Amino acid sequence: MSSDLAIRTATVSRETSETSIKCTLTLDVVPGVHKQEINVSTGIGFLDHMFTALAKHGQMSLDLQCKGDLHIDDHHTAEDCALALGEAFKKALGERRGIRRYGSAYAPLDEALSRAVIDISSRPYFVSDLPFTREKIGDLSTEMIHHLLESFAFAAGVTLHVDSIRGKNNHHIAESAFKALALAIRQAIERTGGNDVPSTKGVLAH
Ligand SMILES: [Mn+2]
Repeated sequence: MSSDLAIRTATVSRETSETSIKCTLTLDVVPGVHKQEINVSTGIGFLDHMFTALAKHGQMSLDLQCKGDLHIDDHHTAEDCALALGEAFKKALGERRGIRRYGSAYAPLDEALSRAVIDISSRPYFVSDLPFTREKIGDLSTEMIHHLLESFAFAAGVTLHVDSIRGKNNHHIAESAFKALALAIRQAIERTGGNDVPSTKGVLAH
């Protein structure tokens, strides 16, 4: 990417009776123009770890701060952070001009291998096959991993498939899934150098 292109960035604030969130996402890390910075604090350690991995390997900057109702459980915090991240992603992409649109990637982590396929389509859809065998990883319920990825996909307006190809350790399965997603996103949002909307419909931002 040439450095004369505008850095794609967006900030989203999200306030409900359940969570209070501020999320700034920057899609482009450009040497000498925008240095990668990641600061994630959701109150759920493993969720911080996953969002940090997503930003790191997606070559994005992310500042995500959440104060949620963790005295109830992890549900609202995990879901709403993913919604805020998805909204910021959508806002930062804008009209979706001049991007590759499709991205697919595999990422291993020791014995675990995951695949993510994304279409920045404005057709929100989410499918996953992540066969966790534990109830929780740290303080994050494993059922929330499907739910939060789905929330991200719908808020971002993307079609997303995230599947575990194999894996035994639940931490490894989750982390390889987020890393695969990061790599797929990086590919899909890459600028082509053109200015066209990559759709036969001529429009992608709905
Ligand atoms: Mn929910």
